[in-house]
Formats: sequence, structure tokens, C-alpha cells
Amino acid sequence: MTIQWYPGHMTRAKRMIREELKLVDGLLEVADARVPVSSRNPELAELTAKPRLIVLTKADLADPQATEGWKEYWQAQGESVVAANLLRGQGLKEIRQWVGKTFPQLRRLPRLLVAGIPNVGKSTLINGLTGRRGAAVGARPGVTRGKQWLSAPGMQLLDSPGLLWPKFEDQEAAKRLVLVASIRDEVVDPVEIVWWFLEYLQAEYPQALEERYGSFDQGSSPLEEIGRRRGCLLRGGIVDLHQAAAVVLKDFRTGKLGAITLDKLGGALEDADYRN
Ligand SMILES: Nc1nc2c(ncn2[C@@H]2O[C@H](COP(=O)(O)OP(=O)(O)OP(=O)(O)O)[C@@H](O)[C@H]2O)c(=O)[nH]1
Ligand SMILES: [Mg+2]
Repeated sequence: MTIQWYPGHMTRAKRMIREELKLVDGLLEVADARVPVSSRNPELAELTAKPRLIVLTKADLADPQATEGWKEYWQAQGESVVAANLLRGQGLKEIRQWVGKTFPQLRRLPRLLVAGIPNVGKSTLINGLTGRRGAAVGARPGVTRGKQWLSAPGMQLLDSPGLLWPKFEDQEAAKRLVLVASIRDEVVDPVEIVWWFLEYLQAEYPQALEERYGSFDQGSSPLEEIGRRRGCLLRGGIVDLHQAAAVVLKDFRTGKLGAITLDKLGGALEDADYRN
């Protein structure tokens, strides 16, 4: 399975973002705290050298220690980083403070492009900053299709469609992006993705796995076991792996598995962090 998903509207979006970046004063680069590296679009950094703030959204669903680690890692490289739980408005104050101090020479309100890959919370962030529901939001990728300027106290914000990059050199990153629903399920085999995810959980978060589904015997297949325990059965008592995978995906995406980060600091990921 090779994961590729680059619908036509993203080609247009990229062109639009390139044009708009000339006109804006800075960038709010939105990434998902559960996949802080995998969800940062390497093409975005190349498009501009203007001031940017990295906003790590969904911090409520991510491993707090890992979020703190990544924050420090990028801050040590001179980046500004804020972790946010947008469902509770956490992080908005720090974002406003960054905007307030970053453009002192401007005589008008700073114009900021809010950009990032699909489903990371760009529109939710804008609604938080404006205090209105002016931008459409949804738990699937590809909700925002065009650009839209919105006014917030102290800033003008440009919402933009989520932008992936056309080629995934790193297929593991693509798998992580499916897990956090930044790449559509329809273009992948969920069983393969969840299989991989369960192996990751067994290695990194075994207690989260056990608390949700019970323990697994050595040599057993967790996905099959979960399917059996959750009654995902076909005729003749055969486990419906697709249904079992859907259960796990939903549990992860809604936080039922607890706070989990898929990009862990250390070794390969930092070396692969060509974005900086
Ligand atoms: N738990 C949690 N969910 C969040 C947070 N921020 C956004 N969401 C949810 O994430 C989903 C996607 O949010 P959107 O704001 O539509 O994301 P987007 O980046 O604009 O997506 P596209 O327009 O499709 O590119 C929605 O279901 C939001 O409620 C957060 O901090 N925590
Ligand atoms: Mg949106």
C-alpha cells in the first residue's frame, strides 16, 4: 500500500497560499500535537521567511511530556511554539501575545495566514481568535475549500484549505496522518494502518492499550482479539477486521485511548526533521 492523496483543490490551494504569502505579514502554522513532525508541511516553510508561530493543536489528545519535548526542541532552534487545546480556548492568550509583540512596526492590524495540513484545527483556531463561528469546522479533512479573511481583535486572519504535499517520502508519516484523519480513510487500507498502530501502542503505550481493551497473550493478534471482544464478527464467528479497525480508529480519534503522541522525540524522527 502506498499512500497518496493530493486532490485538485490542493493544487489550487498551494498556488493561492504562495500568492497570499506575499501579502500577509506572518504565518500561524497549525500542526497537530499528536503528530507534531508528521503534520508539518515541509513545503510551507520553503514558501516564506516571514515570522511564524507554530501552533500545536489538540494538545488535550497528545502525550503532554512529548508535547513539551517538541516545544523545547523547536524553541531551541529559534522557533516560536504554542500548545493549544482549542476546544477549551487554551493557548489563545499566548497566540494573541505573540501577535501583539511580533509586528510592532505595523500601523495597521497584522495580517496572518493560518495554514497547515487538513483537519489540524485551522478553522477552529480562527473561530477561537475571532470569538465567532465564521469559519466552517468538521472532523474530517477537506472542510475548508477556499480562502476567507476574518477579523479578530488585534489581527486579520486568512483561513485556507488544508494542504498536503504531493509525495510522501515517508510512508510512516502518511500512516500517522491517516490515524489523525488528515488523510482520508477512503484512500487507504484501514486494517493495515491499525495493525501498525497497535504495534506502536504495544511498544510505546502498552498500558493505554490494556486499559481500553484488556491484555493480550504473547503471539496473539491484538486486532483480532479486539474484534472478538467487541463483537465484530462475521458469519461462522470469523472476526471482521475492518470493523475492528474502525473501532480502534474511532477510539483513538475521540481520545478514548488516552493522550497519545505518534511522533516521539529521539533518533530517527529528529534526523528526518528536514523541515528546519
Ligand atoms: N480535541 C480537540 N479537537 C480539536 C481541537 N482543535 C480542533 N479540533 C477538532 O478538529 C476537527 C477539525 O477542525 P477544523 O478547524 O475543521 O480543521 P481545519 O484544519 O480547518 O480542517 P480543513 O479545513 O479540513 O483543512 C474538528 O472536529 C474540531 O472540533 C483541539 O484543540 N482539541
Ligand atoms: Mg478549515
